[in-house]
Amino acid sequence: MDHFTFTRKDFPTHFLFGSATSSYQIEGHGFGGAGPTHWDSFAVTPGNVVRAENGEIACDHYHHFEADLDLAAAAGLDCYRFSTSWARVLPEGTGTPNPEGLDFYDRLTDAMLERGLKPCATLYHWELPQPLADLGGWRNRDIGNWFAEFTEVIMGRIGDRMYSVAPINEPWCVGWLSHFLGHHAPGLRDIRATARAMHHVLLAHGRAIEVMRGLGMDNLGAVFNFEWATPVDDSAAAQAAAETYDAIYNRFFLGGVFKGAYPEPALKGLEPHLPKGWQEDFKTITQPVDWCGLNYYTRKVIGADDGPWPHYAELDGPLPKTQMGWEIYPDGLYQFLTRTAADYTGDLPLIVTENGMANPDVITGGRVPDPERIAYVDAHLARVRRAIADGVPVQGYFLWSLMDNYEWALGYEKRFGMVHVDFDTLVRTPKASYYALKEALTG
Ligand code: IFM
Repeated sequence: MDHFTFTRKDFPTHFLFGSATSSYQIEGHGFGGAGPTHWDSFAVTPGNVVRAENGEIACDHYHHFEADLDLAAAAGLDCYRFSTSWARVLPEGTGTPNPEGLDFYDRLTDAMLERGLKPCATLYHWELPQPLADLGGWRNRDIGNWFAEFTEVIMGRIGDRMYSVAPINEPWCVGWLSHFLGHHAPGLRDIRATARAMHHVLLAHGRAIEVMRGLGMDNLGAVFNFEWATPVDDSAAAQAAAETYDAIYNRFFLGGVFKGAYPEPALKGLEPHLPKGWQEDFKTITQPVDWCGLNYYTRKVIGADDGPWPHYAELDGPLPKTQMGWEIYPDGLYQFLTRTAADYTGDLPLIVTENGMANPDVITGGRVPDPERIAYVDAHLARVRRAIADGVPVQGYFLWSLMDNYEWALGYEKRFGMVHVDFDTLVRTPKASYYALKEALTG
């Protein structure tokens, strides 16, 4: 497939298209006086990250951001979703800001506006300053106040020019993936740490919303990642296992923010480990937001497991898979859009804040054919259109990602971009999907 089956005209007039990136994955953390983060120590620990790669140089967006934003604007995108590195702005986590870091985000913001791109910020996309990790990081309840301070400093500088802001990208990854599964920094496998991190990440979300409202900002949201849980068979045991998976992965964070409650199947294992007085925090966690962001890539086939809680196992599914080994299941996006509106958000605008696929793309004769990515995005945008036709208030779609970048524990091998990056020369080469999207948006 080398063209999309849609054009901009197939979406409502004000529907927004954007690309998404994050600071540590593209900027080059070694530049501009950024402080050490828990990702740096995680990556240097043998066995955590493929080839022990880190974000020191990444795409060197720090020095190439003007050209990168030229590419985003030339593709006809309306928005640029980016994140601000806590450790670049506050190398110690709190206290004295790094002027170079603040200046960088100032220049980046103006560069977006000069190109007609709406700045859509995420405050935190995973690079926790190491001094705060040393104090227990997301396990420490004080992180609510540390994060509030960071929010005040960075948004005090660029908040006047943001189109939209969300505090935290993918709370499930910050909590469960990093503290229960140990796949991301800080690499813990501890249920008590997990329960606390999952709760504190929402507390920090609420504190940041309060701070930004205090600064007079609007268009504030929350961004969650979702995986559809498909029971492996009709058995009651598989059904119950899938419900637990769904509760932990999908409903815990939505429930906290929009209902001020956590789902029972998740509480079953986590409640004994939650911090004392956790229910009191819902006053902060449920601060009203203006939109809800959904990051969606795949589903999981789930079966029962007779080991300790959570009593489920992720099984190999039959569908075609991406370079990540993730099944391609576009219906899951439709299911999440409709379910989120029906069960949690009602008329609140929904935005697909991330969707895309990794593919082993190579340059041949100066071109990068990626028909798989065009087909993937096309199928997911068809489900977005179906949800809109069914009355779900979906107002935007962001492709992950503008360019190939650092895929965390999987290093630089997994290519998610619509622009190819040669990580030796840092040369950018737009892929076929870039040109196809440009045609669909501007043609
Ligand atoms: O690269 C990540 C990103 O940091 C968060 N969402 C999923 C992407 C692909 O794994």
